[in-house]
Amino acid sequence: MSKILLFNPKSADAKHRIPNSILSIAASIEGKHDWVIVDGNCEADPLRKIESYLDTGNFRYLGFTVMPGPQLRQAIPIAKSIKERYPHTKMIWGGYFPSTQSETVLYSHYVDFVINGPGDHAFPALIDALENDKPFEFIKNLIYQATDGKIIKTPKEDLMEQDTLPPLPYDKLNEFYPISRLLGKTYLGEKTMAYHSSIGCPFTCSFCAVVPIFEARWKAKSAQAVYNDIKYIKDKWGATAVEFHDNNFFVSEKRTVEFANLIKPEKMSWWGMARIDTMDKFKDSSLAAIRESGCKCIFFGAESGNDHILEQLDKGGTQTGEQILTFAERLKKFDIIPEYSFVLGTPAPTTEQVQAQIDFEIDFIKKVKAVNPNAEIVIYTYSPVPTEGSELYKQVLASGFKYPQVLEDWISPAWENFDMRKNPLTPWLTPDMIDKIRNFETVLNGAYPTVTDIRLNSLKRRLIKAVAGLRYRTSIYNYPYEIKLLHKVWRYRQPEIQGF
Ligand code: B12
Ligand code: SF4
Repeated sequence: MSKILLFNPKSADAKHRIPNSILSIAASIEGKHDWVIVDGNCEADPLRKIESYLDTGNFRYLGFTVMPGPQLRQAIPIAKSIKERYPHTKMIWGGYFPSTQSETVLYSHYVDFVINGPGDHAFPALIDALENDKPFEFIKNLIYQATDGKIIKTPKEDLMEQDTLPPLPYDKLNEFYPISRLLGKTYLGEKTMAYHSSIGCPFTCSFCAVVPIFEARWKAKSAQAVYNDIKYIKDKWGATAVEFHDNNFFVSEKRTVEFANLIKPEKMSWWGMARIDTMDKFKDSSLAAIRESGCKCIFFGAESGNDHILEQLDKGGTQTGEQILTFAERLKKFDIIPEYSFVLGTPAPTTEQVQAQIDFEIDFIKKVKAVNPNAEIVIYTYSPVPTEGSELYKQVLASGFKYPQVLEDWISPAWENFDMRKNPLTPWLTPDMIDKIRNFETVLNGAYPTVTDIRLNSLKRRLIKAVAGLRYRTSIYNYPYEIKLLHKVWRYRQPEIQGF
């Protein structure tokens, strides 16, 4: 029986995490196939490491997990080089990037299969079919190129009941990479673990990559199952805090409160991502229970203070600019820091309107800071994702925007910036507009440095606040070189890029 190599390309320079995406694929084959894991975050030369396994002649299957951005920097050249040197291997990619850019990935000819969305069933089924020379065409969540060159997408599978999934093989991961080294120091705690407790999201925001993959579906592990896993890592490797990586952890008030009650005695801090309109419906007693259980800060996709844009973004119909402000104020009472992310630079019929929208958002962000100065602000520049059927995506295509058609182009500097949602190459944004967004962000990060940068001591905070404060108050954002210099010297970390 051939062995399987699972690869997690490097995603961040520091603070390496438990690689949940590739680990869940390992779980799907645990006990059925021999597997090894290579984590690009923990290897100085991952290609050599992979080759050392392949040179044994025992490996035929390679599974790569790939999200847009820096992971592509290792995934693309390594996949290409392996396929040239070991042409008999089968290369299978999964994760958000290949699921949304499957044609470009498969046309590279060094990736054989893409798993479209969850791989918990599809991956073992594909290995079984390939290993036993059986047809794979009936496996759900699969994308491949047929012999006539056509790209075939098989139907999507219903989401699995998450409590029925096999347990993550933490002990085996620990043999490859000590788990204690994957529990990083963050502002939440000395040893922060990453955990993923639910998949998908019930909403259909038109800018979000979760939508084309999960199509408004969401399934979660029970509070008890989540607690059991966390308790295991805490007892065995000393985790003190949890970062929930779910797209939308707080969908169910009942599950959230159950989890809060279970985790409270463990005295761990925790963090997760939520929607404002969902959580604004939570009872006061629930918000209090969440905070008392150790949740200090929650990330919310606020997106925009402009109700018209919220509609364009299909934010679900119930979130308004007014609610964003009142909710920021409400959370103050519970001592929960709202971490609001905004998406600036959405399309509009004229250049003046695009500019006016950006100016409106900048003023709105300042209003949020005025009602709750502790609110953390994250600014993204709108980068289109192919959400077929959404009005916003139709508008994007009509503007002439196109993704790279050749896989290697994704690692050109311009497209890397696109991935990081910093400079999106969209035709309706002028360089001046992008400068304005970035300069405002620099001034804002100077006037209100993020609490997540634990290296920034109080002296540095006071200094940068004094330097940036005047610009912030007078709305003069141009050429903020003095703040940029301090950010550079102190290596200010942006949570949206390096993790929260
Ligand atoms: C953790 C995380 C990170 C970490 C690093 C992750 C790591 N691997 O070490 C950090 C913080 C560094 C990060 C950064 C970024 N991220 Co990120 N990240 C996530 C997050 C929150 C969790 C990923 C995870 O562990 N999921 C848990 C597993 C179980 O789920 P999964 O990955 O979907 O895996 C399933 C399937 O996809 C599939 N699958 C996945 N891999 C594989 C591999 C094989 C072989 C197979 C068969 C199947 C398969 O099967 C799995 C089980 O069913 C996701 C959102 C999310 N909830 O998934 C965003 C997400 C993937 N990130 C995203 C983005 C855009 C980024 C950035 C590029 C940009 C940004 N500014 O946010 C940055 C920079 C990237 C970088 N530095 O590499 C987007 C991708 C959107 C898109 N357009 O495609 C997501 C979806 C967030 C979002 N909702 O926008 N990220
Ligand atoms: S609520 Fe968040 S995760 Fe869900 S579709 Fe909207 S942006 Fe995506």
